[in-house]
Amino acid sequence: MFPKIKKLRIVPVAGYDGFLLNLSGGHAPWFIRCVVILEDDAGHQGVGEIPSSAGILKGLEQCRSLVEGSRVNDIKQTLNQARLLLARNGREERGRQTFDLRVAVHVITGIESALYDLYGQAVQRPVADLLGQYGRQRDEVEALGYLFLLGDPAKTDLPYPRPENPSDEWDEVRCREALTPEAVANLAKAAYARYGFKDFKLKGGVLRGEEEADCIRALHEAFPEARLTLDPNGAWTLDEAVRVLEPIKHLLSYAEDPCGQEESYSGRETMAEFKKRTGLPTATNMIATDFKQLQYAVQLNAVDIPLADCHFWTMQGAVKVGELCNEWGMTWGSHSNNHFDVSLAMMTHVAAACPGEITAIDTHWIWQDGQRITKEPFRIRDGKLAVPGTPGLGIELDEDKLMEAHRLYQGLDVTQRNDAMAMQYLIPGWEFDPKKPALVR
Ligand code: GKR
Ligand code: MG
Repeated sequence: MFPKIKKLRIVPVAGYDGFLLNLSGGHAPWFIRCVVILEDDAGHQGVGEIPSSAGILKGLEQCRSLVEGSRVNDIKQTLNQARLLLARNGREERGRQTFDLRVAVHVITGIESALYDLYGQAVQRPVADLLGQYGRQRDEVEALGYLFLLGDPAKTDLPYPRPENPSDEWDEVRCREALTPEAVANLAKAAYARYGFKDFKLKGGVLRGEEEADCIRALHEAFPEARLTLDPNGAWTLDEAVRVLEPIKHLLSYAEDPCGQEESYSGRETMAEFKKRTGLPTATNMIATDFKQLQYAVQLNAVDIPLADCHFWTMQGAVKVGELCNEWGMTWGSHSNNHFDVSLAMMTHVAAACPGEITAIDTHWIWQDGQRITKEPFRIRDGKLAVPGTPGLGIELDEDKLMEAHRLYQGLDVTQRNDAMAMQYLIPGWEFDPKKPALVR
């Protein structure tokens, strides 16, 4: 008999973040997540990490009575019941922010991860071995160096982390303003020195498109062999996207969400047109965020690389996208948002279970490195994450660190991400506009 779930713990947490700029504004000095912990009657603990919001906390609470008392091997049945229950809350939209505002899919993933962690421990298998049709496909997962333009923390009175006792260049540059091609190249050099990345992604949607193209030129000069991409989160019109990227297309491996919804055209339509006009492959975490959207994106030939982040596709859902990509001649990748080390483990196992050639996964971990809620976070070496062979997710929560992160959350007066607040220090009265780069006002 498999163990039963005794208790569901829902622990909202916060960690420190830098002044990272994007179309939604500037990151606050903290990021907010929710840790889902399941304890079974055999004394094991299963964990999941997802974004947090009042809606997500409420959704998890709604699922409590059907999770507690279920058996560790009833994963599909438990998740099906949770899906039905959450569907009663009504239809949800991703929204036009750079991050996904849905509730149900995140709640399901939090519970799913914790259940697979427990099930893996019960059957003595790593989670990667249990996912999808094929299980583990690789022992190492490539990650990309996710670079951001950075605001100057000194222009705010907010508690952004300072480089006290920096252990290397990365610890210093990640805390300073970076708004020029040279500063972006320095970020890449420092990140390379610590993590060994072979791919870099620059978050755009901040400066004028042409200035961001210059940052790509600087990255290419610093790393002529690296795969590069730029992601303005659909901030540009189709014409702008073509104008900005055509001159640098030989430097890019793919373009991520270069354009999006515009006038009476959907983002899938403008992206398809962009591909036709430039010949550049495209990636997205905005216009193919569920299977129905993916189907339309494929019909229109709008996307080559769906960035199937397990946090909003579920872990099994993200691997299913990977399987389809493999069958259909597309390339699987994973998007990310700021996260702790539990998510790092979840993304690693998911990527390990996707068949075929996949692209280096996004991770914000380099901005959080040094903080942790597990005893031993996975490490990025030579641009890669090793997939553990230990049962479950292969991580152990550090209860003291978890509580520290929970206390930081409790001390905040917000319950979810809001990038407008910090941005208003740079531009008074700043408001989000999905079609205007953050510093172009
Ligand atoms: O962390 O500021 C950020 C990013 O802009 C994030 O919100 C996006 O969801 O990483 C993301 C992306 O690839 O679009
Ligand atoms: Mg993106």
